[in-house]
Amino acid sequence: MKNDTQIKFKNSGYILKKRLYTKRDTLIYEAEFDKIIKQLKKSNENINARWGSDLTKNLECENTSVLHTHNVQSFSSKMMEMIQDNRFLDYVEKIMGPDIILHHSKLFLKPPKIGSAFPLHQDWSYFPTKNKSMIAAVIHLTDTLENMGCIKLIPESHKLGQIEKSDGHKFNKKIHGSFTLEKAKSITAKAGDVLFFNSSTLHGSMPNTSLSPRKTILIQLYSGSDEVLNTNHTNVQLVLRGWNKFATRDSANSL
Ligand SMILES: O=C(O)CCC(=O)C(=O)O
Repeated sequence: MKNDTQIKFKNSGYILKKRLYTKRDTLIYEAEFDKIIKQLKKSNENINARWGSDLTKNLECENTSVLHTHNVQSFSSKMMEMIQDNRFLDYVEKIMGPDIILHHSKLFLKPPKIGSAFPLHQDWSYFPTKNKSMIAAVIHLTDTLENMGCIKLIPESHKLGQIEKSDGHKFNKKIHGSFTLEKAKSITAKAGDVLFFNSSTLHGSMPNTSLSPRKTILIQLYSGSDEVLNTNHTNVQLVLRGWNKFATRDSANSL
């Protein structure tokens, strides 16, 4: 039987769960976040994941940046605890059922004044699965106001299904001919709020023009009853709850 959360998520393609983590939790995770950024900066790697898309050329200047790494749990055990938190997994379970697999996590820091925009896109093509169970969970570690480059999305757009060439790198008439980032619904949030959305929900974000940093961790999750179709995208295949029905000797060995 479907629960209210699942019904709402299925209908809207997203759900914002307020105060999933406490203020105290987010202060701990924000300190870990800052520690990761410090270490990344020291590494001299390119950590700017700015898309620099033609689609957002008119919305941001050329020097914007969004600092990024995948898999925060590879840096910090506290970040792993945040992902394994029972309040978080109980909520994910309401949406996708009892078998929950971590695909990957990613940190995004949109710096004050120069935080990059993300064009409207769907996520599914980066990591497709057979039964389309993939969802994103954006954990807000700072309050995120409109001018801080909060996530914006098109409610119910997952009902359009998986649109070809929807990765956001080029103009797509079905997406950018019908919807704009400016008019998309802004999901402002407080630290501790978590935004869940379907991998076919159209979303993006405006630049951070405020004087405060926007700090989020995005967790990508799929059901253990679903099969990931091959891509080169990082997939840590970590069973957070229940069982992975498609794990094989080869898949486990590929990690
Ligand atoms: O964090 C954001 O503003 C957008 C992130 C996003 O769209 C993505 O990673 O697919």
